[in-house]
Amino acid sequence: MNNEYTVGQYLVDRLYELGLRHLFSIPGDYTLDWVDGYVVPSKIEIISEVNELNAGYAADGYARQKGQYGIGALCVTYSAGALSAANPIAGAYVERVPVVLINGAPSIKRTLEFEQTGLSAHHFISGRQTDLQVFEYITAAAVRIDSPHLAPMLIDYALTQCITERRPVYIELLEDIVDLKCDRPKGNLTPAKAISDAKILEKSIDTVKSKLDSAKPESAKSPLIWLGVEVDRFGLEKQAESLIKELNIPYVTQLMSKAVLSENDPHFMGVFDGMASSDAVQDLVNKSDFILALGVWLTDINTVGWPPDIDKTAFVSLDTIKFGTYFGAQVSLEDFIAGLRAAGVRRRDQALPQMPKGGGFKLNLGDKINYQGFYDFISRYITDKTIIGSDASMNYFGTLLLKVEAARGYFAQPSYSSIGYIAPAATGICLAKDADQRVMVFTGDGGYQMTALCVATQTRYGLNPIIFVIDNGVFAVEQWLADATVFSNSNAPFKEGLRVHRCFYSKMADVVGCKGYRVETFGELENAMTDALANRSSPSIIQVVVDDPKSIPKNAEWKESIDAKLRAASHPTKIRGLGIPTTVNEEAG
Ligand SMILES: Cc1ncc(C[n+]2csc(CCOP(=O)(O)OP(=O)(O)O)c2C)c(N)n1
Ligand SMILES: [Mg+2]
Repeated sequence: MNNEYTVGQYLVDRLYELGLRHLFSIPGDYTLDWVDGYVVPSKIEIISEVNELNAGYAADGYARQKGQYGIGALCVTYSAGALSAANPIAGAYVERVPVVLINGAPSIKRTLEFEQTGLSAHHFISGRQTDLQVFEYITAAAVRIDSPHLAPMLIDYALTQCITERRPVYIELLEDIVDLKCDRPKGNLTPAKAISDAKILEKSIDTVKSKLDSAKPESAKSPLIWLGVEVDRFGLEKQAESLIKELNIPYVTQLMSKAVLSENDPHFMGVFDGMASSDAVQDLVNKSDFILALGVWLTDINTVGWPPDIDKTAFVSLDTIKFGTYFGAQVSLEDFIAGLRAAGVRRRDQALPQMPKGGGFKLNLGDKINYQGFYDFISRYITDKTIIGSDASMNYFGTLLLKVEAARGYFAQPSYSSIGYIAPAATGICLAKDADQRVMVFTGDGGYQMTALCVATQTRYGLNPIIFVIDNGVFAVEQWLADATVFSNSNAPFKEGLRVHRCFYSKMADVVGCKGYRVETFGELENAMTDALANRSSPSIIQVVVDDPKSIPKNAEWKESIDAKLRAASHPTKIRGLGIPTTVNEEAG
């Protein structure tokens, strides 16, 4: 053992090695020795957060923006702090985001005292297992560092799991362990690769090749590639882009993988998200006779109202392929893409489908803002340097159709969908982005109320996201899910409990010292945008008053007629969720 080196230093050096340059932190006496003694003197900057929920979302946004092999991290105190971070860690687990949660824990002495004499130390719930057991369920590795001898092995194991699984990990660091001596790091940490079975890989490639190669009789006439979220999470964007270009096949993305490549690409047809997609994209998916889905996740919010057609779709994900009745195990997505590129598939000599261009709408600057008009208007401010983010709200629909030219330029949490995510995630995105990029995030008023003080952190560190709070005074999506007919009937009341207290969100600027604007008309929005874009030194909150709470984005209106049918068929209890048309037709007769 080398006597010059400590556990605290070991953890800092490994985090730095994995690209961490900012650590989101809420102080606590159990973490102070590590933060003060090791993080402060290091090249990792501490970003003091307002609460653990925001810290978790900021670390998530940071890790997403860093991309391949990048990580995010937060440091909190035992139970009282850590349990507040359970929600963002669960979100990172579901959405495969590599976040390291460092939890400062009471010393061995305090632990034994509590367990064996009953003398409790602050934050203890029921002894050494509580936090560890909670996080075991929602992390790819959960370790408790209570021995300097085991520390290097446990830290390396947890961090390797983090970059391999692209999922959060939990490191519980006892306060009295950080200064104890341990070995120095050996070598660099690298992610473990998914292993392919050579024979099954070859058979899987042949199966898909026969559908794509125009020389083969069974080949598809109108194939389509569906680029999914794993292409982003496992850093396969460049390989996927080359495959698309080499084969000359059009592609769509998911909401989860929106803008994984620049949406300026001629092969890009749009985001496919079931009934929320544009008519042209739905038509294209319908007419296509073979879909190669690369790393696609099937979730209700990412396939709204559409049962996937498994007969014509080959799903290649992480380490398996499923196509009709064919199942191939141990086929890594990376090896599959590489293998297909090398398989000599004949390039398609075909004109790419021409999709209708957006625009053509007319807005008067004096008009009051509605949900759709807002998105039509805001599209003109998005450049190839703009990063877009959406919270779980009607903004999913609005942002889905915005053209995002920056590759990896769209952020949302549309599988886990915890409201209040995007505004604090913007803190992390801003810290990790390129200097010439600008972050614009869109949240509902209900979501913003959950994590509103993120602007304090952003102001403190001179970050300049533009945060649009769509102030419609209602948890609109919840009403939309429960019964969307209410939106087209001006007399129908919202369900009990769905009204959001109307706040003066723009005045948050006075509270924390940033910029704030309250806009009701397109003209006011235009002025606010000019000012906010010029403000480079602090966040800008733009409170967008949508006076009519019944106003929703156009691509969400389809559900009204489905729910109306269900109503007519007197199935009121079924008016819930993301209605699947075939079921609805059967049920509604
Ligand atoms: C943490 C959390 N609590 C509750 C929900 C349930 N939920 C989903 S969408 C939504 C309403 C969002 O309302 P708002 O932010 O005002 O956006 P709008 O739908 O009005 O555009 C709620 C409460 C959730 N997804 N996450
Ligand atoms: Mg709302």
